[in-house]
Amino acid sequence: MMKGARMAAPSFVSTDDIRARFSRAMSRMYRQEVPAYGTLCDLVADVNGRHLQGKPGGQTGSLARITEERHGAIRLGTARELRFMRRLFAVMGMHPVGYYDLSAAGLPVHSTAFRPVNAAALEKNPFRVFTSLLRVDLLDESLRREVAATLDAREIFTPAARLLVEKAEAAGGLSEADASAFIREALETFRWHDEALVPHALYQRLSAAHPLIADIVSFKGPHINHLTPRTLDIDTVQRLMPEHGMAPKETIEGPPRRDVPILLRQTSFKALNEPISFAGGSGRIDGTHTARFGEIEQRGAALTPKGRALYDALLVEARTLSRGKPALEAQRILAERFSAFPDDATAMREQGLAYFEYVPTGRRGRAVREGNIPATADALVRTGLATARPIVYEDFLPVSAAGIFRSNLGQDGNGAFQANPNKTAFEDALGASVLDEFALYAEMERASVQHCLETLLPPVRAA
Ligand code: OOG
Ligand code: NI
Repeated sequence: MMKGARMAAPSFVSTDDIRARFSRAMSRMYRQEVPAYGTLCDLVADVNGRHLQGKPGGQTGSLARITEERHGAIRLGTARELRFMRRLFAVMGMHPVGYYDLSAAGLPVHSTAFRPVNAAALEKNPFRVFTSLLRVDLLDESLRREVAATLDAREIFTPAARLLVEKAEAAGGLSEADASAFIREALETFRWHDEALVPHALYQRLSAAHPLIADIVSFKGPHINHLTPRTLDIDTVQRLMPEHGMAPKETIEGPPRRDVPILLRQTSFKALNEPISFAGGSGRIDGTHTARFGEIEQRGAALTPKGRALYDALLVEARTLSRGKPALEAQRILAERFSAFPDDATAMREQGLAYFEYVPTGRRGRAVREGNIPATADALVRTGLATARPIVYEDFLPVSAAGIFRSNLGQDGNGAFQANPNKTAFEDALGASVLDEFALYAEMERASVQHCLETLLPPVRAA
């Protein structure tokens, strides 16, 4: 009897593998669509390689992870699109973390980041997608009606992608053949389309309200608008971009250069002017659209709420002081303000400013042999039983994100959309709550301490 065969658990491709393969497929597609992205990836790989020469690893995560690492961004139009996007990303082990209010920067969107959430999945492949939703509530009545009519009629997922998401949810995973089909079908949603869904006149009205609205509403799908490789030395890449034919934005977003990097520093090259054709026109190219660009990021330590509050306060001070000043002067002010943020891993740990991963040194020491295991993470380090290294920040920064949006839309924010966060509405649209980034880092830290303590416990003797 074929009992074994009937009972055998179906063999599913892991969500980590699907994510890694999807991220690679997306990168291949974007290299073809935006060749400058490929140039940027090559430059980053080169700078990272040189940066790592003669340096011990550990501080920044493994090199294998960094080379594969990237994030992307999309902008969605409706709750229906966002809700299904959540289910699609879940098939790849990516879940919504954090709420970002971009209305504070005058942009009519709010956002979350879909990303893997536990240490093992992050190490496997940390692919993230910054995902924004249009705030139709911030548009005026007549535009809102036109936007709704266009968006309600569009379907951004292929029928096969929809079926495969449902299949993965019902069965608890995807077979090899289904996973390959899923990656192929899911990718279609992120592809660039040069035929607009809307006629020229509507495109212009949308653009006049805000270029971001035109980008979200006018096309068949939420084209990936940038992909971002991770660099270990953002200042060098920024400096080398012009000689590789890319025009970087003037300043790097985020904290200044430091010995111990914190959070996230980002810069981008300006968006392309791409030919498009409008609905109801001749079918030939009769316009241009500016949306897609390239970005690089350098990641540092994840900060605790205390560290983050200090970061936010110093950033506000620096921005206030440097308003209207040239870029170089603004950089100097930023560095000067941030001298108040300890640039030393031990000080950051002792003052509770950042999250740390504790790693056993393998030593046991006399106290342990006598059965006295230190009770706190700090004591583990002081007694030489563990070393501490900063946990990498996996999320985004709203002020920086606004700077990236702005530099690529060629327009500032609009006062009409000002400071109007609505996390509840976002979560209603998403059909789920967003996870709390601080809780995730705190749990990673706690688990690492627990692991250290377990390695120090006396071995259980066999009876
Ligand atoms: C997203 C901009 C935000 C980042 O890295 O902060 C972002 C967008 O332009 O859609 O990707
Ligand atoms: Ni980005």
